[in-house]
Amino acid sequence: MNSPDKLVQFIADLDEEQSLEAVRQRLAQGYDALRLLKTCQEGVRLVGKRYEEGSYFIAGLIMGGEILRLAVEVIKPELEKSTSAQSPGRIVLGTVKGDIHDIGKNIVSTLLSCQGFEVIDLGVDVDEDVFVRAVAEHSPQILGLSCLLTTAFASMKSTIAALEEAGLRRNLPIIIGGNSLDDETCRYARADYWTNDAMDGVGWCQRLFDKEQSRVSLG
Ligand code: B12
Repeated sequence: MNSPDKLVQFIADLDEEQSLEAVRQRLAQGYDALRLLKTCQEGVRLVGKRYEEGSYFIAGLIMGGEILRLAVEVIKPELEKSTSAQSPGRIVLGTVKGDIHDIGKNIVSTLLSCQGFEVIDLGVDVDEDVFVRAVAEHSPQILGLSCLLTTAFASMKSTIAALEEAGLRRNLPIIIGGNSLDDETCRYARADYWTNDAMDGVGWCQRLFDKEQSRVSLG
């Protein structure tokens, strides 16, 4: 049997076959799907670290991303088993301009859908005007921006500024997500909440929506 550390190692070493086999084995053994996702995320974090240290090149990042994408495909049906029937609300989601990372965003999208949210996913490298048009068209209860690159932080800020300018920011809670975010980035971008954990983000959306619902029903 593989220990959780082995799976992290397989991913960090870019061993696709062993990584996916370990994921399948663990699911068959009844491992919690969310915990398994986090383990995979830890592996890909090490890929990023090795890239940063110069022992991997861009091909390593591509391979790491691909292994994670395939692992998510294997885990997804398990996550979807807990799908909730009701539709608590609508969320517009996208990766901001200049950034094409989408694995984390796609995980969030899957988890939100599993909780019954209607997700309008605008994809990657999304221009601020596209966010503005989508918010105007769909009137979501929440907007989610994904951003992994520090060089794209400015895009989060300008997207939120464009929404303010269009008069669409009021009553629109905005959550930003990505591995390199912190309180300071959240303040800089003028977002309401930040996270680097998909489940934490989903929890925030649910709490927010519950509050909104009780406010509406109280009149
Ligand atoms: C895979 C990968 C790639 C793949 C992306 C494939 C894809 N389809 O996404 C490819 C090869 C394309 C790539 C390209 C580049 N990458 Co890259 N990449 C990574 C890597 C290894 C993993 C990212 C990932 O998928 N993580 C796993 C997911 C699950 O985690 P996550 O994205 O953080 O998402 C979780 C949470 O943050 C949260 N979340 C995310 N979004 C949202 C949104 C909302 C609303 C909510 C609620 C939550 C939420 O939920 C997720 C699940 O918990 C990271 C390393 C790292 N440590 O992150 C580098 C990394 C992000 N990349 C990096 C760089 C530099 C690049 C390039 C510039 C390299 C280059 N020279 O070309 C390009 C940029 C291209 C561009 N314009 O975007 C740097 C960024 C440094 C920085 N701070 O700016 C990193 C950190 C690597 C490093 N250590 O140097 N990359």
